[in-house]
Amino acid sequence: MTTTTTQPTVLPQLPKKNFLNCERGLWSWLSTLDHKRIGIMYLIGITAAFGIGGFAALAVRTEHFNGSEGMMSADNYNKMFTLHGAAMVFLFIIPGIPAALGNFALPILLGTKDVAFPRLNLFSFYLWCAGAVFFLIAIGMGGLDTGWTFYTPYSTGYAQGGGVIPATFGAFILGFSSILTGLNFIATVHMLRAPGQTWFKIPLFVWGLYATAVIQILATPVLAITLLLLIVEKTMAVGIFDPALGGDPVLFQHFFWFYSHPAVYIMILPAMGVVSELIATYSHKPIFGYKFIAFSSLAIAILGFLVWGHHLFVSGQSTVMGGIFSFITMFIAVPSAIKVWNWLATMYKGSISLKTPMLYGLSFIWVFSLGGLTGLHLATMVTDIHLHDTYFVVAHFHYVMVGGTVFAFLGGLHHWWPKMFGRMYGEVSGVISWVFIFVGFNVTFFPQFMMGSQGMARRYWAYDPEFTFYHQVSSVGAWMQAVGFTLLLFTLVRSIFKGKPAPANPWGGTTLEWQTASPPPHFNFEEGEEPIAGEPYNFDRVEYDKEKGGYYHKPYDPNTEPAH
Ligand code: CU1
Repeated sequence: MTTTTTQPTVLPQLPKKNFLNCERGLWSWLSTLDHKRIGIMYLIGITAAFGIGGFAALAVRTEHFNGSEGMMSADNYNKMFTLHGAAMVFLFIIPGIPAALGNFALPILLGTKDVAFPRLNLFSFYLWCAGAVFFLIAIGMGGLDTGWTFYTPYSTGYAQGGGVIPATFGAFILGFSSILTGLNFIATVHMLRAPGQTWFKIPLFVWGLYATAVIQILATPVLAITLLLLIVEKTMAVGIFDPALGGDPVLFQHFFWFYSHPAVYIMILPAMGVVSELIATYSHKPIFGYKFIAFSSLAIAILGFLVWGHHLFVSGQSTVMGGIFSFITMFIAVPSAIKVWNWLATMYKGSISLKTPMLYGLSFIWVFSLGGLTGLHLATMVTDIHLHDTYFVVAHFHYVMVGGTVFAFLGGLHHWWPKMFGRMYGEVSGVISWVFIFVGFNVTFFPQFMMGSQGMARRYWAYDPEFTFYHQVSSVGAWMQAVGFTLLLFTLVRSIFKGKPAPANPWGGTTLEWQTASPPPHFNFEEGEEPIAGEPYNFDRVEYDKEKGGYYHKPYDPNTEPAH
């Protein structure tokens, strides 16, 4: 048995040539094939979309602070919540983690130079941009008030504003961006893993992205065709969904949710992957139940296709069908709970450091659990009839989406930020912005569970005076979040110019991205230093050097760490 040597490649350094400065000028970015640069371009794009969606949310909440004496008309209110939902879901949450963080991290986590099809990757980004442009055109044409789900017969007949066709066409194009990214990731994971990286040695974030890609490829085409059918019906008066033309509006709901429930897992699975990385890294402990976490991702991806009817309990669907959908929906709680228990077991007796990314990781567990548990009330037919289309649904949805996806996204963003830009963000202001966002989030949405269960219907411009208090608390929470997100943006952007240089491995991580410089060179690893992968979460290989204040990473040694 040979002993390994420690390689002191880990102290603060800014390598002269890295992917940020190896080529200069705007064109070198717009035409880049580098997955890291494409990831950062997505990051800029989705941040802008988040800004638009967030502004609309603030407008909605501010309107509700004043009750029925609000500042905007009922029509504008409807357009505002539609803009909020559509921008957040289609432009931010769905592409958020896979396209921005996944693009940046996936090839490095696999120890490879790039994704399998770099040109296709750039093309996917421009498809995203084209989809976003159509959303902007929709706003320019007077917006739309259908809600982000484009429900018929509303969207086929009575909708206000001329934006229905451009917005659905935008979502159609965005679907292709998502499908192609999924294809690219699947090919990359199959073909380009580092030497030694067998399937059960890939990091759990990659498993999350892989399971997501399966859904992206199988479910997204259904949405694309549905939206195309809607456009065909609206432009050529062919009866598909509109009863006046002989169509069936409930058919739209079946088609829409056959995609959009699995899409909930397009949003959640990558988030769960990020959280697995965060919990292991900041507990400095191997992840508990690796295979259970990996397989539960696949189980969720498959089961997610069989539950769409839980959105149609009150549509006249038969009780037997409802019962089956209800049962399968509750069954998905099993693989989700497996993950939560494994994360808790990972933290047990770990050496936990409460850095900003870990705070977001822990927030995810708390908020996602609340979102999941309140999902049981909606999955149960009798209680759903009472809660259907109330603020309870709004609160549940936001606990799952914001609490789930957005908190994991923010955790991953802080986690990989030093790797992206080679700079450390200010930890103190990072934590302060987390406090505002986490507290603000709960203040915004917890009262919505209460008013929803008391009968406050969603998507209404006005409300009865008895709900005033809940609405006002909720609006104050929204403003707190706005403060938090503004500070977060300031913290991260400032670090690019004023942050301390980041070491290769600032957090003591064990996966391959921490074994290359921050920021990495153009092809991720210096020539001749391409890694051989061992166990992804072996913390014995990472040592903290007190004197130099940095982590050292021992390279993989097949003699001390045999393959499976
Ligand atoms: Cu669903």
